[in-house]
Amino acid sequence: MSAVLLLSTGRFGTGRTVALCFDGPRADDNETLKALLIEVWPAHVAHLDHCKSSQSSTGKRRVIVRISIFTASLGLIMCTMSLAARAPSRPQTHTVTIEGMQFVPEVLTVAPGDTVVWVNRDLVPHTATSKTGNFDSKDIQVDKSWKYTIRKTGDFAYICTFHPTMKAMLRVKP
Ligand SMILES: [Cu+2]
Repeated sequence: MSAVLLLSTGRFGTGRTVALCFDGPRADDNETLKALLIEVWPAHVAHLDHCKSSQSSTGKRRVIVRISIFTASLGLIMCTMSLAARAPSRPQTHTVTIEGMQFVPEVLTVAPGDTVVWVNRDLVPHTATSKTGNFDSKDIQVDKSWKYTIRKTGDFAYICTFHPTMKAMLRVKP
């Protein structure tokens, strides 16, 4: 995940906005964000105080404080948007076609939680059977299919038990 914090520096009109990007582990998104805000907040408050004291009179002071608060709020909104945009993608479905005594594609890379559908477009029944016992379709008749949702990561070599020369690989990567 990546969080973006925006801090205003300098006075309104002459100031600039600094974007700080942080990377952290996915599970701790909210905790990381909270920690960052706590860390950054005193500096921001100090900055506001500085603005207040450096502006002697005029109504500008109030404007600056408002702008700063607005900028901080904007930063928070952007953090939230950034977190939402980086959310893990939804599970997908992939197809392996069995034809001409082959699995097509021979090597398929998927993510944990994705579903793989084996479709038998050949003239005889086949199976998709993991060599390490992780999955076994049993007979897939002509023009039938079998699907499996895989949650474990790793490389899973599989064959057709009727035709052991038919070899393929399912790669499951986060
Ligand atoms: Cu076969």
